[in-house]
Amino acid sequence: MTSEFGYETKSGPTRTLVIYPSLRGRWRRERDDDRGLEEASALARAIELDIVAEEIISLREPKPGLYLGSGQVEELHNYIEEEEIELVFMDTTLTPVQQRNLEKALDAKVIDRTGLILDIFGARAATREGVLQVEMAALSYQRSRLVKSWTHLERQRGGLGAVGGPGESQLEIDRRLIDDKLSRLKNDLADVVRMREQHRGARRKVPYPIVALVGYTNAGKSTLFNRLTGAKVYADDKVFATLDPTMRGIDLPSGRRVILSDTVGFISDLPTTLVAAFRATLEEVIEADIMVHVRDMSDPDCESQAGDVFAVLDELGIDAADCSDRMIEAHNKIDRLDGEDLDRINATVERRDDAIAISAITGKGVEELLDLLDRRLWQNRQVVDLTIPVTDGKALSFLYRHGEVLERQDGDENVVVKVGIEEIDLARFRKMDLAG
Ligand SMILES: Nc1nc2c(ncn2[C@@H]2O[C@H](COP(=O)(O)OP(=O)(O)OP(=O)(O)O)[C@@H](O)[C@H]2O)c(=O)[nH]1
Ligand SMILES: [Mg+2]
Repeated sequence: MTSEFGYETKSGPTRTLVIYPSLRGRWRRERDDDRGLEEASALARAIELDIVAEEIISLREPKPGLYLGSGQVEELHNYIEEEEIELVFMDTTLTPVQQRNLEKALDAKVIDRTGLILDIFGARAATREGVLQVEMAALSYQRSRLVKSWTHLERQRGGLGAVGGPGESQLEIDRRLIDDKLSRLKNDLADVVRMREQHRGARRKVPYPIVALVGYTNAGKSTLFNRLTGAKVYADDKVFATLDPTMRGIDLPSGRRVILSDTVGFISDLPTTLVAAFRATLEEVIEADIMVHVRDMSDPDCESQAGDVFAVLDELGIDAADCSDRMIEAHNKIDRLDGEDLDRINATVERRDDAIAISAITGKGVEELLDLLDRRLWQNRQVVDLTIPVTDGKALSFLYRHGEVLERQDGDENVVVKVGIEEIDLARFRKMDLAG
């Protein structure tokens, strides 16, 4: 098997060393080191790398050349030789120069956080859209790695005119090849997205509100999705178990129907290129009427994970402060908690009207969650006057189905109705109206 980044597995899974750099001062990361290392290993396990060892390496600041100190590199090199390590995963962002220097100095393939996440996504992508998105993200990443300091790429190839124009450097050729491929991918993706849009358009005509599950990877979104829909979406104790979005209709206790969507999990330092590539897929989230933020309350990193989720939402153009009216929190995995921890969570959700404590595994709290969705989605009934062309039977039937028609005057061209209708249905109606 050859991965996106070309490291090969000769016999069985790649022997891997996981390194979590622990930095000081302004470089310090939010997570404590042990948790950071744990997550790093979870990432490595997500593509079934064979983790031979995992290590926290302390340093004051990243060194421009090798990232690590020269003493540390030497020590690592010995270890790598002894243990026949094939791959070193450095859970940080390496510059192309650092990556190349480290590979030379350690005599092993080196991959950084973005590289590994791209690899995981590459291995997971199942739909054509997913595959294209990951390919695009990986290529953009590679393009950003093509820098001048890769002297072997800089050799002038001009003169003979075999490849590229006269004087065009290898670097320029590589860039151009990648750009060509990128624009081809972009077109392919646009085709796929257009097809999906048509499906989505069809879905919009069945005007049910969309409820999107969002949250950190491994928080339990798919498990909750399965519980609520009776579906059998792949859920696993693996980061990024879900890559492709899944949608299903469910009925809330009020009998009203919503569409629930399960999506890719978020993670800290999710590469921007990847967020951009997945933007189309995440459209369901961006346009959702309500987001349910699923949180793993049994994870000590829960708070910083929530921060990471908001950071990714922000990149998608969703402002946390703006969207509080369409966001509720499912404090998940409470079956794993007891004593003070459980008391604290119960007290929190008691105080807040936008949070429910649940266990997606045992089902505890799930009914309350559905009730809250009901309340949230249908709480703002308004009475409005609407003028509808008599020819627009679809609009009228929508109003009869979703609202309460209080008065009606039939004219030659228009019907004027006074309707009691929920704000959310009204918004939906107006959207439909615009769409024709
Ligand atoms: N104890 C316990 N485990 C849970 C609960 N909900 C989910 N899990 C477990 O947590 C792991 C991750 O669950 P998933 O549903 O795959 O998480 P996800 O948020 O969909 O993860 P990604 O798709 O990777 O983003 C699985 O092993 C689940 O069995 C819960 O309420 N209690
Ligand atoms: Mg999932």
